[in-house]
Amino acid sequence: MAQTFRKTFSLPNFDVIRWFPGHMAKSMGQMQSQLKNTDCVIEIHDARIPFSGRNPRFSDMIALRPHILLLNKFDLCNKGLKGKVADKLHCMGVENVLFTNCLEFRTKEIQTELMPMIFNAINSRPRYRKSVDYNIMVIGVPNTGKSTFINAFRRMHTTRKRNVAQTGAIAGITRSVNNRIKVHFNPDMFLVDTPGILTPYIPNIDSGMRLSLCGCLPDHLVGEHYIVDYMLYWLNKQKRFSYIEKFELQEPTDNVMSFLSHIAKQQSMVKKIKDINNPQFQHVFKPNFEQAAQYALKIFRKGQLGNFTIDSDLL
Ligand SMILES: Nc1nc2c(ncn2[C@@H]2O[C@H](COP(=O)(O)OP(=O)(O)OP(=O)(O)O)[C@@H](O)[C@H]2O)c(=O)[nH]1
Ligand SMILES: [Mg+2]
Repeated sequence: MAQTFRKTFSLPNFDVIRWFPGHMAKSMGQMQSQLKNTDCVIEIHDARIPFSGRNPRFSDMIALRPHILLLNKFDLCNKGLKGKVADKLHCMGVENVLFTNCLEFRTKEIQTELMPMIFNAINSRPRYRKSVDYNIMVIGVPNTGKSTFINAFRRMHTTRKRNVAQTGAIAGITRSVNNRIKVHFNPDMFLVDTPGILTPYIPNIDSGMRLSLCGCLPDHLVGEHYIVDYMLYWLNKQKRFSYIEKFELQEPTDNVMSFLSHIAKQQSMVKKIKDINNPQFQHVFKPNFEQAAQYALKIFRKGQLGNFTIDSDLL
């Protein structure tokens, strides 16, 4: 393993990690205009990247209303760093932080800790809305589990078990600001689901690639092999070599194409293409790098290489 790895990561084109489609700009405006009817803002971010990729454009909303940061997908991050992450966020001025796993059927954070946190946050400031019910807006970047959280909260606090907010494993499932959903009776509480919104200007490559690695941008826009390349770069830099055993490699590698070609061979991922160099255009079989990259990302995102806090170097 006496191998040297890259010290920095580069991309041929920084623009690939920029995603700001029309529905994001439109929804941002709708969310800002709904703020007057909002008692509290719950921001959901991925616990694997607690410091990277939070949208700075939310800062107005967060400053104007009581704010809670839910670091979701806690099941996938390094749980041992929970205290340090929370301390650093407190130092950065984020007062209310909760770690959640919305896929668990019952989780004590959502079941018992969140409601008091919401009311503490609301009661710590003057409340201008005099209504007896409470409106809470759920915001965040794409694919962090906003809609899953709304379904889980409703399931845990009402007798209604059916999912009402549409969820999915790819970024950009919720496309518009939705009608409020009743999630609690007495006091009556409503959650508003919103689309994931990214900043139009990703500040640096690491931040953008970490968002991509966590699935907050569509893979095909960034390019699956760039994301796997970043995955390899990060794993090697952190000396996390579990991928060697998982993918049955001989040694660590810093070369994404040889890594993908190994996976394609191992998993028999081939594609049939016409050989333009052949006069009869006969078909030839080539390794399917795209499929291999999707497979590698799936393994990483399921936590099968380990539970990582990708931002651990920022602590
Ligand atoms: N491992 C894990 N997966 C989760 C958790 N919460 C949500 N997910 C998964 O994350 C994916 C995205 O969930 P959504 O609820 O659709 O995310 P969203 O933030 O509403 O996404 P957009 O609507 O695209 O902005 C889904 O595949 C969920 O099953 C969690 O706590 N742990
Ligand atoms: Mg959603």
